[in-house]
Parts: sequence; structure tokens; C-alpha cells
Amino acid sequence: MRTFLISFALLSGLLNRDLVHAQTSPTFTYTSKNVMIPMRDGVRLFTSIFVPSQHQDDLPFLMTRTPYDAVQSHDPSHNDYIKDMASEGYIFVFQDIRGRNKSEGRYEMLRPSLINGQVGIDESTDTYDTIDWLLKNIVGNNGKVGMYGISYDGWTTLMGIIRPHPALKAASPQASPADMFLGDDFHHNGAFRLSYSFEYAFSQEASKTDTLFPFNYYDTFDWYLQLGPLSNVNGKYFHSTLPSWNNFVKHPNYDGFWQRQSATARLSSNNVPILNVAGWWDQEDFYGPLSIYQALEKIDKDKINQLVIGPWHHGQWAYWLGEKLGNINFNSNTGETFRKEIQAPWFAYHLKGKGKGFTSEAVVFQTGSNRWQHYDKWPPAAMRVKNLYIHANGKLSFTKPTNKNDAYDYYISDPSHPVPYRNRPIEPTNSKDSRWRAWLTEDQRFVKDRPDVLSWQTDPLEDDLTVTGRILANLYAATSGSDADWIVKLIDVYPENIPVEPTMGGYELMVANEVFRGRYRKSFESPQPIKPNQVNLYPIDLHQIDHVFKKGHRVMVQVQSSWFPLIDRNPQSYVPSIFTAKQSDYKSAIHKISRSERFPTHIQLQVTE
Ligand code: PG9
Repeated sequence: MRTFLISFALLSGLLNRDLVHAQTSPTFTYTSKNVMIPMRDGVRLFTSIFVPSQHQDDLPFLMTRTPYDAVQSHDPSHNDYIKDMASEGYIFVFQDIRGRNKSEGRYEMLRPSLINGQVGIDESTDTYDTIDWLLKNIVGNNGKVGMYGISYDGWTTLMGIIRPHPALKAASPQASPADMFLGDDFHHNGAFRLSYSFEYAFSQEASKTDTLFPFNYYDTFDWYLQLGPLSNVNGKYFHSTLPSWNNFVKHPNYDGFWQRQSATARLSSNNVPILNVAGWWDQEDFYGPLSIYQALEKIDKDKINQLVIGPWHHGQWAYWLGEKLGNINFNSNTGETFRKEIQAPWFAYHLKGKGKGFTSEAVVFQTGSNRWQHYDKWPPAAMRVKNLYIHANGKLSFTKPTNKNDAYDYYISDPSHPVPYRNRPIEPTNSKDSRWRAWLTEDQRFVKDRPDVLSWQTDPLEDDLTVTGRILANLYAATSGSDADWIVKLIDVYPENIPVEPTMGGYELMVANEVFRGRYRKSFESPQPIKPNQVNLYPIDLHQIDHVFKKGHRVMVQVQSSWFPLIDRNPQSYVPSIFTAKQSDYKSAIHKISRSERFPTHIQLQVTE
């Protein structure tokens, strides 16, 4: 089926049942033409332009720039993501970025921006040149341009606001990655996102058009395990032909390569109104939109930076009704609400001067209570910090441990028997019907009985507990090895008996999570071995939530040391680069999580009371 203009990650989802099917009758009929737009260096970019046939007023442009095939763009009035805007009347522009699909030139994954004064091209100059051409060559335009897009297309939108064309009047970067070493698609806190990075590098760089890696296993858990050490990727499969994979190998630490690529480092001033969009259960880029919003807040003297966070997987707000994700119901069509009540009015205001736009600083879907909340600051300021401590016998409570001894819980972490990150079989990320999109909402009971996963939980709550804002895990941990990964999850445990929704009885819903690669505890630039059997504090940013743990539910914290094959296996014996580790470097280790007065492992929550 036609997939409209969507990212690699959204492709498989279009076959899903909860997609929007109802078509409203379009106000305009759109006709399209394809052009090759010349850039300043002579390279021409393929661009598909849709113009409403019977429009009387001059219209603004709405543009997306993508590595995912602009030809897929569908008549805007039949494209769920933008049809509410199509009925208002815009000139829609879809462009293949340099080197992808029908555009000329050389593709470079997340091409770094030119440094001040440097002459050349980057995604910002390509955006500028395209806008300039459109204004001069497409008749009937009102001189204003908006940009929008999800993920990679969100990132190209963000690049548009760097040295922007003066006609760029509104930009909505949605689920844009910000930093590929610290928190988005390729690494989190230095831990390498193996399955995504492997499959994505192949999909984008094996050819000029999207290509799926030909797995000969349905359960890729087994495929990645049989792969053995990471050096086998180039040795057996890629043969050093994929630039992104070669860069992963060449830059195992947070060096200049990653720092130059970081989007937030490029944001030093801004005069374009911005609508940032994030999904609570975004399986690819959740760190990105939140850190981009925060970076823009620091320079937001004109109050033109706004934020939307909904209960969504990566891009769910674009093509889905959004009334549920996996097994979790939200009781309203949150995707439609976004498209009709937020996205369309926001662009209409900034590009057409219509209505009031969308006035809240931050509109956030509060999970658990299933309510949209409006905040004048995000995260909200007046919150109280409360610490949840782990205790003996799997208990979790707001009371600090008083144990004077060396109290801890422990497990054996064995790299040859890693913990799956989701219920097996783990189909390839973008196979038809892949469960990748919803995995963050999967019931965590599937790991409950693993001896290498530790859980602590509160008693059933006597009142609702509303957690809004930042969450920080303070993990005091030791390994008998010399490197280790630490994965911390915050889980909402439903009561065993839920008469109105019996299948949710006892469900364990992850509401926050993160991984930290221990070698980076002092510096992401310069990894260091961990001293065996020494307790270290690992402050792990679990980002933000707005969630009500309902009365009768429990709060659970889980710790484990593998999440395979989402994260590559840590050898647990220190090697300078895990990309060149040998099979014999992978060793079992004893991992201890402390719960004493001196080393009180706890989670800091921001709560309302
Ligand atoms: N998450 C995808 C991505 C963006 C940027 C770089 C690499 C991957 C995407 O869905 O576009």
C-alpha cells in the first residue's frame, strides 16, 4: 500500500488496525508537479509540490524534507497526518534530501552543520536554497513557509531554523533526535543500540532507497546472539561498506564526531516559532524532543517555543487515532486531538494569521489519569521531590534505609544469556506487524522470574500518586567485573483484579527507563574501567513523566544489566572499545545493588501533594 511520506520506523505501522480510516471530503483538489531544485553548489534536489487548484488567496508553503522518499507523498487531502491542514489550503512541498532517493549529491547521515563562517553546504543551506527557489518560482504563495516532520524529518525541520531563511515563519520538529550518543537512536548514555543501529544503517546506506536487512531468522534475538562480538558485523556482513557503521566503530566514545552532530549544540539563537512534539513511549527519539525543547527554552526571549507530549509511540500522533498503545487505553483519540486541535490551528495562526493558534506553553497528556494538562512551564516549577528507596525482601518505600551494614541485593549477569528487552520472538524492527512500535508498553512480567532481574515494589498505594517532571535514579552498584551496564525501569503495577478491564489485572507498565554504560560514569569522552567490587554511585536520568499511579496500584523499580538485542552486550571485562572486543572478553559478573544507609539506592520523583 502507499505509505505517504513517513519515516522508516512508521512504515510497518500503516498496516495496523487503529489507523484512521475515515476520510473527510476535501475542501480543495490538489494537483502535483515534480521539480529538481538547484542548490548553491549545483546539486539538484527532487521536490514534489502539491498546489490546491481553486485557491483565491495567496497561500503559505508547508514543507517536509526527508531521506524516506518524497515520491511517497500522497495527495495532502487524503494524507491523515496533514489533511486537516490540507482542507485549510497550503502549498505542500516534499523534498528528498541530498543523496537519497531521486535527489542528486552525496548523502551523509545527520550531516553536521557548517561551523561559523565556513563555506559549503549543509541541511540548513539546502533548506534556505529550497525556500528561496519556491518563493520565486511557485506563483500564488504568500511569502511564508512552515516546516514539519517526524524523526529524521523532524531533524531536517530543526536544521531549517539554523541560519533560517527569513520566510520561515513556523517549524514543528516532531520526535527529532538531538544527540545520538547520549540519548537517541544509536546510543543511550554510551550504550550502543545494536538492533536499531544495525538495521537502520543498512536500511539507509545499503542503497539510495530504503532496504530491509535480509534476516534469515524470525526471532532476531537468536540472530544477534549468534553474531557474537560486534567485529563480526563488518567481518561477515557489511564489509566496511556502510559509512554509519564504520563511524560507530571508529567513534566508540563521545568524541568530536558525536559532539559536532549533536543538534542541541547548534542552537544558539532562534527567531522561528517552534512546536516541539514528543511521545511518552517513543521507542526511538524521546530524549531528542525534550532536550531540544529545553535548549530552545534557554534562548526563548520571544516566548515562541512550545511543547506537546502525548501518550504515543514514535510518530503515533501522525497517522493513528491514538486511543490506545499496545494494551494501554487512553479513552480518547489523542492523535486526532493533536492534528485537529493543536497542529492545524498552530500553523494556521503563524502562516495565515488565522485564529489564536495554540496558546499553552506545554500541553501534556497525563497518563494514568488520561487527561490533557496545560502547563505554563515544563517541567512545572512547584513540585516536591520525594525519594523512593529500595529495601530488603523486594520492598520499595519513601523511608530511607537505616541499615549500617553492607546491605545489597545481587544477581549474576551473564553476557551469553542476556535478558531480552521485549517478549520474544523479536521480529526485525520494521517487518510487517513488528511489535517494535509498542514495546515500551509491554507487560514487564515477562522478565519477572529471571534471576538476573531485580524488582522492588511498594505496598498498594493508599492514594493516587501524581509524578510530574524529572526523575533521577541514584543507583549504588558494584560489579565483580570491570565494566557493566545498568538498566533502571520505573513501573506502574496494576492491581490483580480490575473488574472493568480484567485482562489488565497485575499488568506491569513501564513508565520510565534508561540504560547507563558504566565505563562512562566519569566522562563520556574518556571511558574508564570500573574498580571491581567497589560501590559506585550512578546517577541515571530517567527523563520526565506526567503519570498518576492510581490508588491500589504499586510502584515498582527494576534493575538489570542487559537488554538484548536493543543494547549490545557489555563484555563486563573492560576493553578499550567494545566494537573490537573478542569473544573471550565476554564474562559473567556478580552485580550488587546497595540498599544501606551509606549507599541508599533510590529514585527521585517530582510529586504533587
Ligand atoms: N528514528 C529514525 C532516525 C532519525 C534520525 C537518524 C536516524 C534514525 C527515524 O524514524 O527517522
